[in-house]
Amino acid sequence: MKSKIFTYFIFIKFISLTLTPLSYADTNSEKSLTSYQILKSQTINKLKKVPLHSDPRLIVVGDFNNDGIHEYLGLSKSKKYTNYVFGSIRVTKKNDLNYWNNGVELSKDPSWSSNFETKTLDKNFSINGIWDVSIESYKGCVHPAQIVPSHLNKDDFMDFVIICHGYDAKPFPGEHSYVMLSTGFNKYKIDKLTNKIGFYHDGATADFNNDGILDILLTETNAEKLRVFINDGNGKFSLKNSYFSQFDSWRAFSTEILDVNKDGFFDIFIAGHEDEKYGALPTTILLGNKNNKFSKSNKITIPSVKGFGVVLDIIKHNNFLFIVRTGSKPNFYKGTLIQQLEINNISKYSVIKNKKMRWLDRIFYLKSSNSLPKFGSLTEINKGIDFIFDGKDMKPIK
Ligand SMILES: [Ca+2]
Ligand SMILES: [Ca+2]
Ligand SMILES: [Ca+2]
Ligand SMILES: [Ca+2]
Repeated sequence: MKSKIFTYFIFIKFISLTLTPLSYADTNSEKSLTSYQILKSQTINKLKKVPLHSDPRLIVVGDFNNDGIHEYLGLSKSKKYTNYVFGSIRVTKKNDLNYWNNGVELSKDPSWSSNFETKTLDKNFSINGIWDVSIESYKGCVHPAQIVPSHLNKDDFMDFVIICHGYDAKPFPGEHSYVMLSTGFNKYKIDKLTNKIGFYHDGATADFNNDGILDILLTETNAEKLRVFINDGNGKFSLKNSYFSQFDSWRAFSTEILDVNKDGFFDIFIAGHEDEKYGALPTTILLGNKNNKFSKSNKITIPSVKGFGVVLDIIKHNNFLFIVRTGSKPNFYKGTLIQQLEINNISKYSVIKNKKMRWLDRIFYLKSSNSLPKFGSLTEINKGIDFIFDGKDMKPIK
């Protein structure tokens, strides 16, 4: 009798184990890598002498089609849009509402949409040719904010989330964000991800509903919401509001999803402008749990850094976090500061900064010539603040 009960117990245990969805910690095969794991947890070569048409925020590199050669995927904004909205005209037309409203109408023309740059890279990570790729039904995104690589459908080719905030001037009308899903070797199809236009500024992937398929998180900055789109794995995405309290608001520009406190549940880094009069957001890590429900009552707040309150990115190494910041008022978007914190002692931090450089868009874990880990930018334009980490301190590379 005893052994029968025992067998029964084993059987029940077996059933419950097989029915338990894979946790974030268990899903470590190549195809279930999250966007953070793809972009930040493996070392990457810095691009050499690349003529930049795409914004450094809008470049991703990897062997996306599994042919052993690295590809470069970038998005560049159209000349028409750039000339209309940026440069000195931003100052001279500052109070001309008609000008800006007229721009919203003009931006609906397909000639204002951004363009893909698809290249191949040689062994030295210099561009050596065109990545011949067919992209079906690209419905112009005027101002893309980020490209996020992840496996979102069931084949072995990389897919991408294209996050767009749209026309970047008053009245900030917003636009759709998209998914670019592989349909075969070097073939992609682009579809709308979002069901309404918004000022979507960043995104990341993780498995929110624990079904083993990566889902998508977007920051919708002006609506002050975090949006989760559940992925059915066959190209359908549905907005689900249950992962965050709908009473909470976050004016987040930047996000990453990673397991900061190593409990096996993913956490959400959200950041924006720390010291603005309206809509200031302390840099926050929302801590996860087994249901991936997030709330303001379970979080880590990163200490702010005066004068560098615009927070752009994060990377983690062992027990250390490195937070990428640029200038806030009165030196908006001037220079870069990296803030180093130890996860178990978050109130203390150290910094390195370079006031002269263009701000660092995204921080990567770079290939290093010695055994010490190296972090910094993917492109030369941001080379001013790459650093080696000796296990205790950041050592800037001159
Ligand atoms: Ca390739
Ligand atoms: Ca795919
Ligand atoms: Ca999922
Ligand atoms: Ca965690």
